[in-house]
Amino acid sequence: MIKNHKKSTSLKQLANCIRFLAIDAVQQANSGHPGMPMGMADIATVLFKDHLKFDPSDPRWIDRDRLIISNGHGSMLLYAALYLTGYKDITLENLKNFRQLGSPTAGHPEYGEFSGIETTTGPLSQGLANSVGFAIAEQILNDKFTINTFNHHTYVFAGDGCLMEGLSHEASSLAGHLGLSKLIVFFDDNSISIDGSISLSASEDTIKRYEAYGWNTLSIDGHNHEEISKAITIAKNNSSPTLIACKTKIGFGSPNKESKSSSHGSPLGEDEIKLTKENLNWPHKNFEIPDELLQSWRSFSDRNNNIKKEWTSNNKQIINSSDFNDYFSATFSKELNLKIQEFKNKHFLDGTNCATRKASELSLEIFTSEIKNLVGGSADLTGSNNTKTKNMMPISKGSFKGSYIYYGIREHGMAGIMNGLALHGGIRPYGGTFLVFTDYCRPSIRLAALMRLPVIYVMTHDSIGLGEDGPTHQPVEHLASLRAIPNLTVIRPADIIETMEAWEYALNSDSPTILVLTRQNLPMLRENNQINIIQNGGFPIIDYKNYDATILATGSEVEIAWDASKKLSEEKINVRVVSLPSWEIFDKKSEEDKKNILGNMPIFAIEAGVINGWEKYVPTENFIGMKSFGASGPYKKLYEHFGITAECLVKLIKKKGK
Ligand SMILES: Cc1ncc(C[n+]2csc(CCOP(=O)(O)OP(=O)(O)O)c2C)c(N)n1
Ligand SMILES: [Mg+2]
Repeated sequence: MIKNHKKSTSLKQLANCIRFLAIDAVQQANSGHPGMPMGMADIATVLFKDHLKFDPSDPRWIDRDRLIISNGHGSMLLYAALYLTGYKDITLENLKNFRQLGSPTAGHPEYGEFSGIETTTGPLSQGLANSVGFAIAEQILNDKFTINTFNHHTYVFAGDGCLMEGLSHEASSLAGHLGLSKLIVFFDDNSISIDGSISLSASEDTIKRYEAYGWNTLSIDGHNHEEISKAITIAKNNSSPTLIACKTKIGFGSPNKESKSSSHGSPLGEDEIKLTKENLNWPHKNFEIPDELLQSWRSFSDRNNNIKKEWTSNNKQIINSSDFNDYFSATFSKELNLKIQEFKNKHFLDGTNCATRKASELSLEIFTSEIKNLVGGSADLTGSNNTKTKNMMPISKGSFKGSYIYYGIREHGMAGIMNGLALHGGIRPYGGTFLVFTDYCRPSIRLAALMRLPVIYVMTHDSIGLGEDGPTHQPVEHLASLRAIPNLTVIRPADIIETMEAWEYALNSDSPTILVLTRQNLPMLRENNQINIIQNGGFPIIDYKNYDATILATGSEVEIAWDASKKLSEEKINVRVVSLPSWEIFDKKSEEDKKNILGNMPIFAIEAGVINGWEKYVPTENFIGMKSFGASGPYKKLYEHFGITAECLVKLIKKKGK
């Protein structure tokens, strides 16, 4: 039985503004998800009206509360609320163009389209993981700058889908462990997803689950404004993160589609819209918001005027301080650049022979002591990824003065949380695991790339070179699959200097970078220290005026290419060796620069990975790499077994190159 909602209070009508903007936009686009906005409209209305700290005239105010719509299919709820509350960069016209090509009102919220969109969501649960990063960032900055500067909440809308995804476990478990008390999740407990009732596929007790994580939990009627407001007040005053399970009806108010999965992802249809309008006492035209209701929505943020004023006057000095600048807009200092140069000189002269994961740690020793906002971490492989430097202290529950996060064995969680840390501002995150487990991080890496977040991934044990752990741990297709992600820079350095350069590049980049690092030692092969190979993407480390062929190699295989070239030189065959640590950087160079480096003689390539992608530089038969999964054994034996050796390269070049 559908209840008659006609006895609407004005709060109900304020919520109906969201409902009907969503209904109309989805109907007009003939595509989209009306169910969630209709179901969560009451929660959004109470949150914006009485609780959310926000200022539409200054949407990026650093101490604003963050609102994250993890169930991003309900994007129209966010667009409607931003429009209604008066964010300047969103118009009614935008809502009318929902889901149209070129319109910022994309199917799912896209970071950067509107100033009020905190993160890109759509892949369920990513927003929830981001929110844990937001909440950690707030705590770290709060500890550094005092509560007067950073004191905001992170609110999340999450559906059944978000909480079913495995990622929600990883992120929520860590949030509970760290006691992120300013994290408040509204669980849209409507028991419906696309296939129908949640009972088709789940029967756990979500409240008990979150209690077990150490969260504060509340259960409310998600359509009862008083209960919603009370729950938020309780949540704000709790010392743990809070899950508010809000019993809602998907498609609320639609006589034939309420509480049914049919309202999830299709337009209601003209007839049903008519009935819904009658049912919710909404006599207005499509996209029409009565003045009185719009003015009411527009006044919601007035509540924050004094808070904002006070904050601004209290923080004038801080915001202009060099300390603050170090967190929010730091560039490399002269001293840092000097230290980097000294580092390169020293290791060049010493001829340092070390694993690039170790080289990364040695580089980080400098960066973590000079760059204040670096927050590192690892998914339980700190000692293997070499991500924690001597001066780094871990953060823990109640103590966020440190700069290192023990993420636990939660790779996906780590990657999603790092996105949140980066999105919050004031924090520069990096985190590590084995390269093979980028598969476990991939959905969040992809979103970092889509949003162009400057997250740095420290991915070690980058090939069969890791040896005895065997094929489960040996990446083979990973370089190719990561290089396939747009906006992501993959760097596989060949020595300690390239590793330092890779860090320099990553820390100066405004998009994500993956550092692909070895477990095994690599020698110093370069003959000079003048060229920044990473900045060039690739550069010859052996060259001849007249040469017979070029070998391209990355990371650990540069040594093999070098060996092959030396062997061939004994037979008077001159082979240029190009270290090509980053395709993405190299490919951005001018055609002429690229030609100069690749040369005009036959080109060969060697990499302990699959061929995919190398075809753009070399004919397929000129590539030496992996054609299968790896194997367990000492790494030198594996290189021989898979034919990734100087001898094989020499043979190939002699056969094909001359
Ligand atoms: C990772 C991921 N898997 C699948 C989807 C496709 N999808 C979008 S919404 C949805 C159902 C979500 O159910 P729920 O969170 O309960 O949303 P509601 O229907 O209640 O709005 C699915 C499977 C997705 N967006 N992300
Ligand atoms: Mg649901």
